Amino acid sequence: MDSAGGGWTVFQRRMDGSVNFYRPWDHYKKGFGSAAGEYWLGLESLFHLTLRKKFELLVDMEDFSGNKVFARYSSFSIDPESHGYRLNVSGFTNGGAGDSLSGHNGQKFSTFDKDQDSSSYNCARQYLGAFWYHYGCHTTNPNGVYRWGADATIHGVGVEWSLWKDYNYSLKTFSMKIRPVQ
Ligand SMILES: [Ca+2]
Repeated sequence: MDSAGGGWTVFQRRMDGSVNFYRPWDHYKKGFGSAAGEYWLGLESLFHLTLRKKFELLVDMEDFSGNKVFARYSSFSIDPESHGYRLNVSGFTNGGAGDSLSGHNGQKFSTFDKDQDSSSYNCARQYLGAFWYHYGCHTTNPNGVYRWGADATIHGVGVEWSLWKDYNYSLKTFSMKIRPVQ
């Protein structure tokens, strides 16, 4: 929680592949994993957290060669479940990662058993994850399959941030954290 100053709340983390992230809606709503390891806080908690204050978002990632980059967004919130936990993210600052998330702005959250994406595919099933998928499914897949680096066996299913490492490189660590804006 101490990267780029303190006060960050981690709501998503991948680090070792120890937790299965291919899970149904109910799990993504309530959360799973443990805060010290691989983790999803839960959409309902995330909604309530970002309801009353303005939050910024920091996305940290690292490849298997020890290179670290980030992407930062000055505004982050999600809508209530009745609006599909729609994502509101804007104000990108580049920390070397490029912007793979702004294209997901305005999308509802989808899991394999709840397809709310605007693609003709079920993106969660296609890319073995759960996310605010869009008409082309994704440019980043944080909740995809933990793969050890470069792996093109099945296209686009890894823990990916396409603007940095393209679609067939699954990152070693990946986290999404938020902090109130003063
Ligand atoms: Ca769809």
